[in-house]
Amino acid sequence: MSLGATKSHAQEFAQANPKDIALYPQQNVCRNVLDISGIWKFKKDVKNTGEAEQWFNGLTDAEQIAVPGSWNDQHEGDHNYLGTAWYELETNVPEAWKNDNIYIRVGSAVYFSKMWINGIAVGQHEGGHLPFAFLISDKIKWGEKNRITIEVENELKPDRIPNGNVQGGSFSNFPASNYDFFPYAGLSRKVFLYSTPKKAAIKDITVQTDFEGSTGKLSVLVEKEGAINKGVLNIKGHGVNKDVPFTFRNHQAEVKTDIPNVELWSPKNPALYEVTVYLGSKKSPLDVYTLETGVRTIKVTSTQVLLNGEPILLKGFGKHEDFPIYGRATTLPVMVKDYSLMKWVGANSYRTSHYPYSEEYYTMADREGFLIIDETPAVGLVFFDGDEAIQKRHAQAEFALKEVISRDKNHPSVVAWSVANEPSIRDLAATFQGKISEATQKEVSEGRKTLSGLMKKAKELDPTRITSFASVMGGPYDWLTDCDVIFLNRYYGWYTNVGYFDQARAYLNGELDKIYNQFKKPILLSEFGADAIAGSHGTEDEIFTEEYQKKLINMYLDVANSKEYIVGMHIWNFADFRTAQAIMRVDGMNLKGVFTQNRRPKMAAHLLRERWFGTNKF
Ligand code: GCB
Repeated sequence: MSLGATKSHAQEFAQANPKDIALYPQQNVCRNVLDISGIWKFKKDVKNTGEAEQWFNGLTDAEQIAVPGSWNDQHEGDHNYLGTAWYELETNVPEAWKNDNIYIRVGSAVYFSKMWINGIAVGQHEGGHLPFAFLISDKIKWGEKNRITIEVENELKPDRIPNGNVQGGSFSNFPASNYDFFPYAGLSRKVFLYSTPKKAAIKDITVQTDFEGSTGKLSVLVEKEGAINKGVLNIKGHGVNKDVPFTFRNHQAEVKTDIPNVELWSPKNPALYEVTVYLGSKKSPLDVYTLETGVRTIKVTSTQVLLNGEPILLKGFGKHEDFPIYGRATTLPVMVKDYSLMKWVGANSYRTSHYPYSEEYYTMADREGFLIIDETPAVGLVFFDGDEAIQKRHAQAEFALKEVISRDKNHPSVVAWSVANEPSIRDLAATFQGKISEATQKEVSEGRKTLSGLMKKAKELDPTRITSFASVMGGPYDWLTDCDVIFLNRYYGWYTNVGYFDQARAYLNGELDKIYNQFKKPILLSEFGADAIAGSHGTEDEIFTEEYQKKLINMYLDVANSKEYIVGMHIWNFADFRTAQAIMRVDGMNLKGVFTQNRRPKMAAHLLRERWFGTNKF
C-alpha cells in the first residue's frame, strides 16, 4: 500500500494527515464530542471481494462485534484471522452540529483501513497504532441515520512496520509476525465524531516549557484556520490565572509568557497547569481548547538525565497493551490497575513498547507523575531485503513518527521518543566476533541511514526531548552514534549464558563499560529479564521458576548500582503477554512479566518493591 491517496473502484480516498490528530476531541462551549464506540456490525472479507461487491453500501449477514476490541478473540475461529474485515455502524449526528465542521476520529485500526460515510469514500490510513481523523461534514445526512463503514486489513507484510512474513528474518512464528507480540487486528480504540466551529478553529497547539529561577517560561505555538486574527491564551493553576492576548500572522501565533513562582512538574510533584486558547475574545470565543501541561525541562549530560536540572533515574518496565479477550484494545480499568501496580513496586516510568498506546495512558501519566518513553511501531526493522522494502518501511516509520509527535508532544510525561525497537542485522554474532562480511556491512550502513534519519527527524520535529531507539543485543554499535541516551535490550543469563550467573554478570559488566567508554553517553537498560511460570518454584537455579527470574533481575539491578552512567532500568516485561505461536512461547505467551497477564505478582514484583522503596540506586 502506498502512503499517498489512492483510487479504487472509481472512488477517491484522502490520505490521513498527522495534523488532524494533534488535538484530542474535547467537549467544551465551542466543541462537541460523540463517542460512537459500542457494538458494531462486522463481516470478514476472506476473498477480498467486499470493495467490488460494494459492501460500503450496507453489510449483509454481519456478525456483532465490540469496538474497541481486537477482533481475534471475540468470535470462535477468528484467533488467527489476519485478512480483511468490515465494520459498520449507523448513527444520527445531532442536529445542533449542523453549522459545524464534523470529523470522525478512529483511535486505532490495525493495520490498513479505508472509510466510507453513506457509501461515499472518505479516506484511508496506514499503520495500526495511531489515530486518524477525517472531515466528513459534507457527507452527513441530517434528520436520518448515517452509515459509517470501515474496512480494516491486517496482512503481515515485509514492507510494513511492524513487519511480517520476512523471508530469512529471525522469527519462525505462526502467524508470521517478525516481532514478539500477537498481531491483534481490528478497531482497538474508541471511535469519535466531533465538531469544531466552522468560522474559525484551533488546529494545533504546541507548548514548550523552560524555567529560570522560580519563573516558568512558556512558549505556545497556536495554529488555526478561518478568518480571525486575534486570540487569548489563559494559564491557570497553582495560584496563577493569567490572560495573554495575541495576534495571528499567517494562521500562526507564537505566544511567550512567564509563570511567576512556578510549580515544576516531576514524578514527585506532577503539577499541571491548564493552558486554554480562545479564538477571538475570551468572553464569546469562536473556538476554545484547553490542554493540561506541566512546566519541566529534560536534558542529558554524559552520565545523567536531568529533569528540571536534577538527576533522575528511570525505574520501570517495558509494557504492552494486552489483556485476555480484549487483545490490544483499550481497557481503562486495566490501565488504572497498571498505574497502581507500577506505583506499588516503586516504578516511575515505562516504555510504550512497541507502539504508541491509547491517549488515556499519557493523560494519566501526566497526572500521576510517570515518565514515558514513547515508542513508534517501527519494531523489528531489517535491512537485507532490497532498497524498495527498506525505503517503504523508512517512509512509514517517519510517517508514524510525525503522527506520534503530533499527538503526544504536549504531555509532560513523555520525556523521550524511541524511534524503533530492535532493528537488526541477520548475523548478530558478527559484531561480537568482529567478523563483519560485506553483506553485513551493507546492512549496517543501511540501518545507520534509517536510524540516524529517524532520530534526526524526531529532533527536527521536537528538539526538547531525548531521542533514541532500543537496540538489540549484538546489534552494531555504529547505530548508537546519534542516540541522546543509549537504550540497550540485553538478555545475558537468558538468551545467552543461561544458568551461568557469573558469566552473565561478567559479560553485562564488560559490555556496559565498553559502550560507555566508546560513546560517553548515559545508558538505560530498556529490556532485561527472564520468563517465569507463575507458581513454578525451585530450590536451586532453574530457568522458568520465579526464583530464577527474581535472581536475574536482582543481578542486573546490582550491576546497574555500580555504574554511574546508568540512568534507567526497565524490566522486560511488566506483565505476561500473548505472542504468536513459537516453540519458545509455551501457550502462545511471553512469560517475562513480573505480574501475570491477570496482574497477580510474581516473586520478582516483591523484590522490586523492596529495592525501589529502599536506599539503593536501583
Ligand atoms: C526483545 C524484544 C521483545 C521481546 C523480548 C523477549 O528483545 O524487544 O519484544 O518480547 O526480547 O522476551 O524475547
